[in-house]
Amino acid sequence: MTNIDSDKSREWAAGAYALLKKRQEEQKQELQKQEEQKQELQKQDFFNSPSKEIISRPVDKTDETELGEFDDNFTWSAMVLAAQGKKINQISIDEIDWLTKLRRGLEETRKGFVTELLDKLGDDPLTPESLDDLETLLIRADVGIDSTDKVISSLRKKLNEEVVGGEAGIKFLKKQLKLIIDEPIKKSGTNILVPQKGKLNVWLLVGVNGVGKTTTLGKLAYLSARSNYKTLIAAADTFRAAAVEQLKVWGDRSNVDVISNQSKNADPAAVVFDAINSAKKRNIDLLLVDTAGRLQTKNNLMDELAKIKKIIDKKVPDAIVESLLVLDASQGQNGLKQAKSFAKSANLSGAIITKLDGTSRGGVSLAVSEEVNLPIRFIGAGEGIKDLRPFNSYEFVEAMLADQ
Ligand SMILES: Nc1nc2c(ncn2[C@@H]2O[C@H](COP(=O)(O)OP(=O)(O)OP(=O)(O)O)[C@@H](O)[C@H]2O)c(=O)[nH]1
Ligand SMILES: [Mg+2]
Repeated sequence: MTNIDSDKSREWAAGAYALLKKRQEEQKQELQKQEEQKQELQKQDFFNSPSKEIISRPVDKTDETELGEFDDNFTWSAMVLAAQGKKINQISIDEIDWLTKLRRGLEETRKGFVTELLDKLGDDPLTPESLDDLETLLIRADVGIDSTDKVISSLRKKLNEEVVGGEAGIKFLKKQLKLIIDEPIKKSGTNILVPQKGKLNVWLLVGVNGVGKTTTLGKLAYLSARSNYKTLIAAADTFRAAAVEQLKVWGDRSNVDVISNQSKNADPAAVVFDAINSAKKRNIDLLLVDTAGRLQTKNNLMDELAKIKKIIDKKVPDAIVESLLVLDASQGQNGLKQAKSFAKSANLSGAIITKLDGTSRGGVSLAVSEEVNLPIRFIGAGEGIKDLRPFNSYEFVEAMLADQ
């Protein structure tokens, strides 16, 4: 049914679905009850003081994800969670929703890859010829030459030692891809990037124009605020006039304030300076800094970033600073070139891959890990506020190589 290595069955997924459905119904009833109580109170209030206006705000339901159908997407997502040790009652609708998006997003990457690979392999054991095919497919999915070489040579070695069936071949391939992605993550000593409590964490989002920095920052602000971190945004892209407005819309959606300087040609480092002052005063856990993808021609992007960093180091030497390179997956190998030039001069600590939805170049994530040596921290697969999650190499590889 799926090529996920889980001993849980479709019945297990059906059980998880029933449980989530029941939970959703209960929540809906609870919300309705609360709403009725609120309206009752307002009515009473109205009769007691007739001059008052009834303020009836609709219950904010934007936060809740609806449970979809019990279909292949659900089953696959539940299996992926089960294979990671999740119990039936630990599965959430949000997780299922995200995995469904991820799997759908990587569909294009998969189409020219796994489907063909499975067709070619069939149930027969791997041969040196099928490895040549695999090599071509990996390169076509933008996995990059270095990662492809690594994977193919380990498969070749395995083939020399034993007969490898089609299914075992896919399993081995997944393991090799995961190893490549996990290496920089392991090296960093941090599995999942979260703000450290009790300190000011400053995350700078950097990258060339249009890759999705501002959108990603908006999604991060939401994730952070929702996880109860005191969050603040610094609008340090002073190049684009509309950048501040764009950020304020995101800030409003997650109730996070935006520090900005509306004057023309404001200094980005000065905005960061103000934001740090404000962050200290308010005891902020996470300050998210949006930066420009390009500048007035006379300035240099890297110099500007260096200046921002200097201000942070000087004002809050004990802050935990992350410089996260935002990369647009749909740019494939081109994006990788940008990443390499940024990595050389901008002292990066991680990468965020965006626009994984609808691209056939999702394999570029492997090239980022292997060739730029950056731990991937988050991935984005859509323009919505919930379309960003912490990176999980297991889920990514499963979605990239899902057989349906
Ligand atoms: N499909 C899709 N679109 C995305 C994603 N992330 C961002 N975008 C879109 O990409 C476009 C550019 O996003 P921005 O966030 O403005 O990019 P930016 O890097 O801040 O751009 P500059 O500020 O001009 O450098 C927008 O239309 C976003 O909606 C994603 O994960 N999926
Ligand atoms: Mg922007």
